[in-house]
Amino acid sequence: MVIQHLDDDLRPAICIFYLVLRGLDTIEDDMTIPNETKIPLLQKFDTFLSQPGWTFTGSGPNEKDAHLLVEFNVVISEYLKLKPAFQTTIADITRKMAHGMTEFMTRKVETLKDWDLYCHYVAGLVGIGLSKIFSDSGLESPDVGRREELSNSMGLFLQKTNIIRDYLEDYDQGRIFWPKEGWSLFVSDPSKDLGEFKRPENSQQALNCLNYLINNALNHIPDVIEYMSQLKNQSVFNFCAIPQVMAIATLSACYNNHGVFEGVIKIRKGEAVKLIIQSRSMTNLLAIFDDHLRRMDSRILTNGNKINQETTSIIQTTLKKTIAPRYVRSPFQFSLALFVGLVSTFGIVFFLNKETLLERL
Ligand code: D61
Ligand code: MG
Repeated sequence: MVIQHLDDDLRPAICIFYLVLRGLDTIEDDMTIPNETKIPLLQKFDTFLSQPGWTFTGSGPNEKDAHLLVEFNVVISEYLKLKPAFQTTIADITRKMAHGMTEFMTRKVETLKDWDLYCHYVAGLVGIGLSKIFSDSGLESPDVGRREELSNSMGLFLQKTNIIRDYLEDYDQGRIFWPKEGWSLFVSDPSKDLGEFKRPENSQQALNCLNYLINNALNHIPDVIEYMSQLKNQSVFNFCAIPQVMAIATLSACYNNHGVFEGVIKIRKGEAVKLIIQSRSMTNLLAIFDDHLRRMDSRILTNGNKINQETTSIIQTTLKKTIAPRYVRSPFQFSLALFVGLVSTFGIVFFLNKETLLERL
């Protein structure tokens, strides 16, 4: 939906970028393909882009996007029509993502550093590639493409939100993306696994762990705000803002919510529509982040829990760093604005009067 609303110069490139990576991810996610087949397939994936006619029919029966690979020749022929700069970025990001994915086929997400690295491979790189495409199209400044740390954070915030929300779905399919360095702080026996959080007797520890990971994700918000404030083109702004507001709404819905361990927490359709309509300007975007952060903060009980206190402190820092200063004026700024306003009003009145006086004379 957000791709369809992009300006004409970007729509085909971003659409193909999406389909290529979705194809790659469909192979990564397919648990019916053994690693001996999967790893070489992933590692060669970027070379298929220069092989007109290449398709893949080996997906498992439950892969919802299998048809994308069955008709991948169509994606390739559209890819080859893109301008060279776009093709280079797409192939480059595809190759890096595929290598990152294979790295994590043979080892798990253990440390918090691993978590950032895995999310960099599967989502941060998307942010970096998108920003290059925006800049190369001329619709955004070259700086957007250059500031890779900010682009990376855009992806990390989205991917971490997905991983946090999808605890149950992933766990039940034998996938673990919650970093052990994080969750092991909350299980009494280190040989136990992430499945412990589903048991009713561990519900408080499960919530503490959930809140701990949400805190980690919230730390990306200052970069997200800085990235968004560089954007000039309205269609690019909406394209980037919509996933971000969905993510903050999802995190605030998940915060301290045991439902994460029982099913999938989804934001309601009406809420999603409201967010899409409201997120069209920087001022409104800031207001949405501000609103959700304050809502989360108000749900934290001051019961001395370390994780909760940390949330409060992250939220306060985030609000101070990025959000509050932009539209909450200090009393001094307010008096200054009042003073400047009054002086110019009197000045204009005086000037106009002088003009009419002169005319009369
Ligand atoms: C601005 C606007 C959109 C952005 C952005 C900045 C920065 C990053 C991203 C979008 C990517 C965020 C991905 C978050 C959702 N995660 C997934 O889909 C997981 O797969 C990751 C690898 C494939 C990435 C495919 C993708 C997604 C969005 C795009 C894009 C490519 C290209 C252009 C625009 C947007 C996840 O998939 C879950 C599933 O299959 O259900 C997984 O396997 O972990
Ligand atoms: Mg995947």
